[in-house]
Amino acid sequence: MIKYAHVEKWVKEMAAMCQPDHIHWCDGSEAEKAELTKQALKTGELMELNDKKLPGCFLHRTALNDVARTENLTFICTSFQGDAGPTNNWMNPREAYAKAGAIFKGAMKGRTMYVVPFCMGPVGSPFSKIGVELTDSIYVVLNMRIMTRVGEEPLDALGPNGEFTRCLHSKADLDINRRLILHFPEDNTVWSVGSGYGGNVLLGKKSLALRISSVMAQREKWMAEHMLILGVEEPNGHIQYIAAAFPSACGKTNLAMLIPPDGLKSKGYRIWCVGDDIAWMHLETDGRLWGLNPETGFFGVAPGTNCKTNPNAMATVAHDTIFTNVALRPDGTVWWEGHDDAAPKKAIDWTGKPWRPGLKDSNGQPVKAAHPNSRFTAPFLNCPIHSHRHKHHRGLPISAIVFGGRRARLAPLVYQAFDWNHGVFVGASMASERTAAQYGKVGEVRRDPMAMIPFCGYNMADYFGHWLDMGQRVKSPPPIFHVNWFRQDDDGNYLWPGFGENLRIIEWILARSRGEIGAVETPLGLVPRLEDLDMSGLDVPAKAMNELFSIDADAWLAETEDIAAFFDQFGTRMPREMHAQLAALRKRMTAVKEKPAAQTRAAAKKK
Ligand code: GTP
Ligand code: SPV
Ligand code: MN
Repeated sequence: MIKYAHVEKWVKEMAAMCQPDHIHWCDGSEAEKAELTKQALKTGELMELNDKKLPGCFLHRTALNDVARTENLTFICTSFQGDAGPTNNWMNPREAYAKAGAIFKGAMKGRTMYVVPFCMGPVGSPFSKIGVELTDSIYVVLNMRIMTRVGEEPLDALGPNGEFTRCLHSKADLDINRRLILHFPEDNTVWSVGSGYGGNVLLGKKSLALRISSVMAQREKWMAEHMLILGVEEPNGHIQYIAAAFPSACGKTNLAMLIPPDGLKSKGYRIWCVGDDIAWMHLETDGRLWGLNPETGFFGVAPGTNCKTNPNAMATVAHDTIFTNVALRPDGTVWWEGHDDAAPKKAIDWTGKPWRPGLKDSNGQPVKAAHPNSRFTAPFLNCPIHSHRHKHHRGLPISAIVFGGRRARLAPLVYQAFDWNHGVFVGASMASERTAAQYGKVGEVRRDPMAMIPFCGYNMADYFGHWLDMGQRVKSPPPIFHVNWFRQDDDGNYLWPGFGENLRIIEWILARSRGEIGAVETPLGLVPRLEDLDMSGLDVPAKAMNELFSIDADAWLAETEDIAAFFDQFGTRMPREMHAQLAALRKRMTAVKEKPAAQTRAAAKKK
């Protein structure tokens, strides 16, 4: 293996601090995978599964206190606090290195330090980024091999002076009081210590591809986003691509692997999955935005995944998959809440304890067999509808950008922003109910602009400014939409069936992006004329459809107060355009309140 001096020098420095017994440079070979797997089985980091039913699959259990991203322990470490902004935890770099350094000191004693060279994006693409992760976790190495391009190829591509992201990780003692996930965008460095959970430790993903890359993207005029990319092919072979940002555990993987519902099957669409979590978008010479998925795998949510909701995901995880924190059945297969199979009569839960249906904890609460944020790590190529164009060096042209979140009330099923700047406001004012993907109160509505609140590596006021600026630079910016698959009735039932049926909304979005159909203007944005939605084979009661598209002006005016408070945190750094957009929304909502007739769809003017 080529060991470039500048990489080796850094590895030696980090090893001097962490004091591993051995250092192993990963070449990415199959033989290496077999050897590492063997060792992980010996230490208990991985558990065997039924090799006939789940070939090449393994189970991993994290520590009980280490099951989701810890946003309160995640920091952006810049010289000036203002560069991290009010929505990020900030630490002075000198203090951060010292604090984490004390935990890293000797943390790898008795362990091996694995040197994992990796590339985010196709090796050789002008947009790809090379990183090297040092870790004492075999689980991390095996996951990185699925999620990124690992080994000699990225190291060769780096060259003797190549710039790379320095990623250091140690499980240390997994003590939550000694856990830190630190980002140093000024040094192109990430230090993560005290955790073994995916998003905290697979440093190519949220740390490099979003937090560090978002800073580079602002500087270099491109976009690093928490977005899926999905292709919709018509029978004539024409494919349009959509990029969509939903907060963690709000449906990106599901939309990215969508299967057309029965009622639309006759239209002959083919759906292509390009990515389910991260999109890097650049300006192309045709004046459009093109997006690529820098990852090579899925780190997806297990609960709720079944052959009805997401058959492609079930096929994807049928082999060569690492399951984390799911339940183990007596036959050596895995199970989770919302699986196709009924709950097993007995199983081992995600904590390693015996489990049976109906089990209650000491507070009388039902005990879950799988953790709500249990996940699968599966290779991209396992997905039956993976796009062959995933490896294109310049990505794929994006026809529409979609924002979305979980809102039991308020946000309609779909609306289109009036123009790019309004779309940036729609993204910036997004909010969603918190899920189990991060620590915090599940269900609480929190503002999550562009689904990037946990992942933007710099001041979000500057980030909104960057979005506005990109709209000026792109000759034909894609139209921007907002969707909400999660609206509920008063009894808490979802009003929209979701999953594959979401293609009906995607169809409308694409027709709008081609300029083929009209829309109804509301104070919020442009909504479909009901006759433009193809509802063949789907029976959603008229009352539910009305509710799905209803806009409550009073509730929206209350929402604008919350948006204003959120915007105000950024002070004068906030682009004025964002305040102007908010004022315009207030004015439109106030106007419909004063003239209620204008609120009805029939009275709304067609555009
Ligand atoms: P991260 O990997 O955390 O970034 O999440 P993600 O956005 O990829 O979320 P994912 O697609 O895994 O969805 C998470 C949860 O939302 C699962 O429990 C799904 O069953 C549920 N879900 C996804 N799409 C829909 C939908 O259209 N309707 C409803 N009701 N639930 C959905
Ligand atoms: C998310 O939480 O948005 C994820 C999972 O995609 S993790 O990689 O853990 O961040
Ligand atoms: Mn994510």
